[in-house]
Amino acid sequence: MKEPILQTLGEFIIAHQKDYPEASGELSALFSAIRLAAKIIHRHINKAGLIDIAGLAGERNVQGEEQAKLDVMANDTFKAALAARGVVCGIASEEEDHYILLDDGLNKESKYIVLMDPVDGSSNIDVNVSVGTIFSIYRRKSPVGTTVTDEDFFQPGTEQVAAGYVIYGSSTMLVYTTGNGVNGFTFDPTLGVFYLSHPDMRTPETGQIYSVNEGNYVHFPDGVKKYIKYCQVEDEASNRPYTSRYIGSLVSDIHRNLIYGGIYLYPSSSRYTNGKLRLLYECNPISFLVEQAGGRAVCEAGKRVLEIKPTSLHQRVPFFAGSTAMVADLENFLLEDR
Ligand code: P6P
Repeated sequence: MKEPILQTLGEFIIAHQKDYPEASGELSALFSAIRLAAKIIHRHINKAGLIDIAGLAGERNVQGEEQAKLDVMANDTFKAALAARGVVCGIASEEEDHYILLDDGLNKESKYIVLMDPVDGSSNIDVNVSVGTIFSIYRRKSPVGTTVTDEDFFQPGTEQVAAGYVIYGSSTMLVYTTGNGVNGFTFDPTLGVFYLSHPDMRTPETGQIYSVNEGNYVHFPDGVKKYIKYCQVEDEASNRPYTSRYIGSLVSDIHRNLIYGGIYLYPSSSRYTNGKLRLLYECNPISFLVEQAGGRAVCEAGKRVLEIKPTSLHQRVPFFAGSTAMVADLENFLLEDR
């Protein structure tokens, strides 16, 4: 069978550079840095059992969470790849207490900032469960050539120029949007190339998968409890009971639900009064992707995640995202609960 010649990520970026008329190629160079870092992290993850990147690094991040060795390696890899291209003037990371200023040479003249979770759910690699990188790109607000400020990083998600994730799973994929739909690229490690494998990804209007850590059920708000029970009740007309799928790796749960249809829930609880997931480098980029694929992402009934005005770098928000009809059903239960 004649193998189709698939478009590479690099070719795709260049072909779509015209989507950004004001882009001077900086955004393409930025994606090239992300692509390189993803390949390096793919290589480490695929050998996790054989090289010393599993387990804990012996440090805690600003969240007080123990850093895995993979967290530290991935954070350093992304910072180095982004800083080397002179296309980013600031970086925020789950693994960094404060955002990093890149004000040397070309970087200071760049108009983009990057926010990222270098490896989300990194402890999963100790047990060979897939993990992911999440990234979010904004145009700076403060004048080019000056040092970046809070104003640059505390922009609502609606201002994102681009967002994406890399899922290191049975295959490694890079999925991203620049506001013109969502496209997925699968990595061929034998050639070291990402190929367009999932053009124009669209999430089904509804689905039968709900993803939540039901171990926290007793701590959830009543509206969430009622929705979970709704998912579990027999109703042939609406294909219930739904299927519960939750692997504790946000990118993996979101990726599956994006393709099959479904809803991911990380509510507030007595343990996480504002939810567990971070707004700037987890919820905003994922929400941009989900909405661009035709889905919905809210932090409470009627409030899009992307419209939240950030107030701190590592702030957490309740997070509900996925198929529009399923998120709407949840919102109705949350409204009853008000
Ligand atoms: P819990 C991983 O730590 C993460 O940030 C997401 O990847 C994942 O969906 C969630 O937290 C899992 O949290 O409390 O259910 O273990």
